[in-house]
Amino acid sequence: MDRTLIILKPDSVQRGLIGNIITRFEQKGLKIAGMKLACISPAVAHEHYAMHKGKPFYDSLVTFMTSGPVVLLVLEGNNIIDVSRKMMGATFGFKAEPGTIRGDFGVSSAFNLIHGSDSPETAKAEVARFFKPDELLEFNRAMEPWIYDLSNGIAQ
Ligand code: IDP
Ligand code: MG
Repeated sequence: MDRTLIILKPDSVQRGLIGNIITRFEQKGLKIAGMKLACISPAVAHEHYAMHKGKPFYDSLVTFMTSGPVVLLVLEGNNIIDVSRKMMGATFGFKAEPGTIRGDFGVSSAFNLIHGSDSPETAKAEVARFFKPDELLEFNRAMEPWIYDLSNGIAQ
């Protein structure tokens, strides 16, 4: 199944929203393959947001992302990137639809609670940036046959 990297940014941790956000992913049926609390170093933050280098918000974004602990998650599921990005909502809370994580929990045009990979290629690189292979667990959940229709041997 597809995997994506999710970061619960420092504002999520400081505001006590970790459980609430992870609950949404669990309730959706998405599987957690990796999870840890960590501080992102400036070097890694620069690398993670390299595509935004030169933009006016780049330095403050790096400062934000290194301002406190984050929760790093690897989520697994069919179409996981589309599904998780939809659940996150538009980039900033003041624009994001109600019902989305950013739409329900934030209003800022800078602090936006969560990062999610935006393509299979970036997901692969981002998962590898934050997780060693042995930190990603393969296990079966008892509820799996009730999350996906597995009757044809594939998850539908
Ligand atoms: P995304 O997180 O929804 O994919 P991107 O456009 O890829 O949004 O931007 C990456 C991150 O950079 C955003 O999540 C946000 O933290 C930050 N960012 C983007 N645009 C701005 C801005 O105009 N002001 C401040 N921060 C920004
Ligand atoms: Mg992006």
